[in-house]
Amino acid sequence: MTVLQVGVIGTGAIGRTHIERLTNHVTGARVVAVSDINQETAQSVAAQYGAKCYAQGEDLIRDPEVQAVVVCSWDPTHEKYVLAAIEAGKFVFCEKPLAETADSCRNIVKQEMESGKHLVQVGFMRRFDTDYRAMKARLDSGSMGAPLMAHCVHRNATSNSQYETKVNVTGTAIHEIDVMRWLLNDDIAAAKIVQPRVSKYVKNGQKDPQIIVFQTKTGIIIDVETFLHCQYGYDIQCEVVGEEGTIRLPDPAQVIVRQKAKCSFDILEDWRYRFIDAYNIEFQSWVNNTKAGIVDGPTAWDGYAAIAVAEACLKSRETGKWEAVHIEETPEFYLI
Ligand code: NAD
Ligand code: ISE
Repeated sequence: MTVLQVGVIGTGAIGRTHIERLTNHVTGARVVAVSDINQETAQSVAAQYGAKCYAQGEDLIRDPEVQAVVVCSWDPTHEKYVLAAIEAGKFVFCEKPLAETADSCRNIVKQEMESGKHLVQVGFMRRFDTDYRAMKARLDSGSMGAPLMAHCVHRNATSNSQYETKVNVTGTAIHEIDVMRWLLNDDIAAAKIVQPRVSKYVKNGQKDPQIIVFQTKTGIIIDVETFLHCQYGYDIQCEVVGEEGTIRLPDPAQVIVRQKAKCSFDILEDWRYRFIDAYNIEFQSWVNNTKAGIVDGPTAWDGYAAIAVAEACLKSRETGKWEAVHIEETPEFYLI
């Protein structure tokens, strides 16, 4: 297979950027078909890239010319498209979250295991970010001693006015949940949400900001601030405190300006710019691995584990207490 023929479902914000990256920044792939319930957008994207346009995602998945599928539609639609791709025996890259509930994710896991082949990768792109990777290499080397605590910040300048309170967890902290499991080689065992006062910029009843606290199986405590109306830009921070030192993400490389008695650098406006390199590396790796017939990125099991943690957070919001995370024993199939 010289060129991987890809079909993309969802031609909204991230779907369009992934189509552009598969076309112009990733080698060895071509977008041959797109689909969206918004046919106007889908048709204009299809015309721009010389791809076929389908009204139904299932028809795109069935198209014999489509060798692999990318799912970038709204969260509640991920499950059905991933299941259809597994049924068709096709590799599928699904944007986060894999599905909306742990039960739905477990069903995907079950179907994938029954198919006997790894087919699913979840879009947790931070695992491909150079700075997170440098942090992981240092932590894995043991030179920091055992990790004891981690402090994470996930801020967006403003957020979609349709967002509900749960999005701080399921659409936002889900990235920290995954990256912390990967960075610390540990599973999250319990979660608690602590609610500060709500920002005056929130107009729709969403509880924002939120502080989420996790305890891992080995006893590491992680705090995550999610703040989707911080006004000033997109800001991702992460620091791990070990027994013999601390390690943190740098601010994205920017020139530093000293002027008028001030020293400053720009802050990025939104997520599209912050993780551009990570998305490119993620997709190049997905294309190469798909052509080699393997999955070597966040799996369906990782998608399930992240949502299981998110469910404990949502339960804690109701009870006000620490809630245990219920994750089953990792099946041998996923011990890769
Ligand atoms: P968006 O609203 O801009 O685009 C989603 C598109 O999906 C829309 O065009 C919509 O019409 C289409 N759609 C909805 N239901 C559909 C269906 N049944 N079949 C086909 N198309 C359908 O949203 P977005 O910001 O592009 O987010 C899309 C997904 O990507 C979400 O699940 C989101 O969580 C995820 N996302 C991930 C990242 C990341 O950093 N990894 C960033 C942004 C979004
Ligand atoms: C968006 O959906 C993403 O997944 C981005 O990576 C995240 O940082 C942003 O806050 C979300 O809105």
